[in-house]
Amino acid sequence: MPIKIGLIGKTNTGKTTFFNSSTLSSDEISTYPFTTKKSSTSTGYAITLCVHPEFNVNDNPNNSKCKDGWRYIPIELIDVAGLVPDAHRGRGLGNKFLDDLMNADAIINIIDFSGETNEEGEKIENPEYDPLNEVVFIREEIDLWLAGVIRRNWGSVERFSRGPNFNMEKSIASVLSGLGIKSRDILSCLRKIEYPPMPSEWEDSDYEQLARLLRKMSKPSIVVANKIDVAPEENIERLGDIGEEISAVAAQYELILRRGNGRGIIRYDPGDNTFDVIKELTEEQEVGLNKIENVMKEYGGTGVQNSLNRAVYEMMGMITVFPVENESHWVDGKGNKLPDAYLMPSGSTPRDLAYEVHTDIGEGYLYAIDARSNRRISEDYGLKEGDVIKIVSTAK
Ligand SMILES: Nc1nc2c(ncn2[C@@H]2O[C@H](COP(=O)(O)OP(=O)(O)OP(=O)(O)O)[C@@H](O)[C@H]2O)c(=O)[nH]1
Ligand SMILES: [Mg+2]
Repeated sequence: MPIKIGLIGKTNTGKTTFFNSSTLSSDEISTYPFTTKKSSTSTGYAITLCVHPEFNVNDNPNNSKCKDGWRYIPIELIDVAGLVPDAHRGRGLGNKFLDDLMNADAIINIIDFSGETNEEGEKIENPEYDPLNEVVFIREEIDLWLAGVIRRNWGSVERFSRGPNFNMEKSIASVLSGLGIKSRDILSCLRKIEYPPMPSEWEDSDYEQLARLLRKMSKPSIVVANKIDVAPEENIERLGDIGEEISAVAAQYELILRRGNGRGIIRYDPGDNTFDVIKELTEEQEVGLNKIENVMKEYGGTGVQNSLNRAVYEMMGMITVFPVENESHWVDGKGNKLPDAYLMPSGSTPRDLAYEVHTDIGEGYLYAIDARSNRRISEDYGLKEGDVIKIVSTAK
C-alpha cells in the first residue's frame, strides 16, 4: 500500500494547486475560499536516485518509474477541504474532511505566505496578519478534532471497564486502532502521559492531552510556505521563526512547469532547479517563464517535489529498498532488472521487507542476501537507502 500524505491548511492557501501540480490532476482551483468541497486522492511520487547506473544495467521498473537515473515511487496524496478556526466544531466546511485525514500517514501543512488572505481565507488589503499563526491553529484544529473522535468512542472503553480483567491501555488501543491509528502509537502515547485510571473519570483535558501526543506520533507533519513568489520580504525573513524547517514553495509555478513540460514547451522534471525552453515562446510566455526562473534561482526550484521528498524521507524517515529474486542479475522471476522499489521505515529488517513484498514471502522467510556483496545479511540488519536485497523464502 502506498504511503498516504494529506495536504491540509487554511482555505485558499494553494492546496489544490500543490495537489494538481504533484499529481497532474485538474481539480478546481480558485481565488475563493472553500473551492474544494470533497477530498480527492491521486498519485504523486517520492523521487530518489536509482541504483541502476551503479549496477551498470538498464532497468525495467514495474511498481515505480525510472527517468534519467531517478526512481519515482508512487505515493498517495489527499487534497482535503480547507480549514478555518473552529472547523472541528463544524465551522466552514466542518469536520467531515478531517475524517478523511484519519487514513493519512503524514501531513503537509500548506500555509499562505503571501499574507494576502486571513484565517478565513478571505482577501485582506493591508496585511497585519501573521501566516505563521496558521501552523498553530491548524494543529490545534486537528488536536481538538482528534480529541472529539476519542470522546465519541469513549463509550466502548467504558463498557470494557465494566467487564472482567479490564486493562485501560489495551482497551483504548483496541477502540482507537479501529479508527486507523496504530496500536503501537497509542500504547506509546499512553505511557508518556498521566491520566485518570477509570474511563468514567476522563475529562476534556485528558482527551486533548492524548490527542495532541497521538497527532504528533501518528501524523508527522511538515510545514510548507506557499505563494513564495508574492510573499513580502518580512514574511520571508520569518521562515526560520518557528523552530522547525519550513519549505518555501511556489505551487502555481510548479503547475505551469509540469503542464509546459507535458505540452512540449519546456523540458522540466519535478525537483529540477531549472528548465529548458524547447519551443518558440510567445512574449507572454517568455515574461512568465522569466519570473519563474528568477524565483527558482532564489529558492533552488519551486519546492513542491522537495517538500514531498522531505515529507517521505526526512519526516517519515523512509528509505528505498530494491528487492530482487536473483542476486547476481538483479532481476525478478520474469527477467525484469531492478523492477521494484519499496519505501520502508528506516530500521526495517530484511524480514520486514519480505512481508512488504508478500505476506507469504514474509511467513516463509529464511534469510536474505545483499546483492552488492553477494553475502548473507543478518536477521537484524537495518536496511539502508538503496539496498538491493534478495529474500530467500520457502514461499515462491
Ligand atoms: N501567487 C501564487 N498564487 C498561488 C500559488 N498557489 C496557488 N495560488 C493561488 O491561490 C488561490 C487558491 O488556490 P487553491 O489551490 O484553490 O487553494 P486551496 O487551498 O485548494 O483552496 P480551497 O480548496 O478553497 O480551500 C488560487 O487563486 C491560486 O491560483 C502560488 O504558488 N503563488
Ligand atoms: Mg482546494
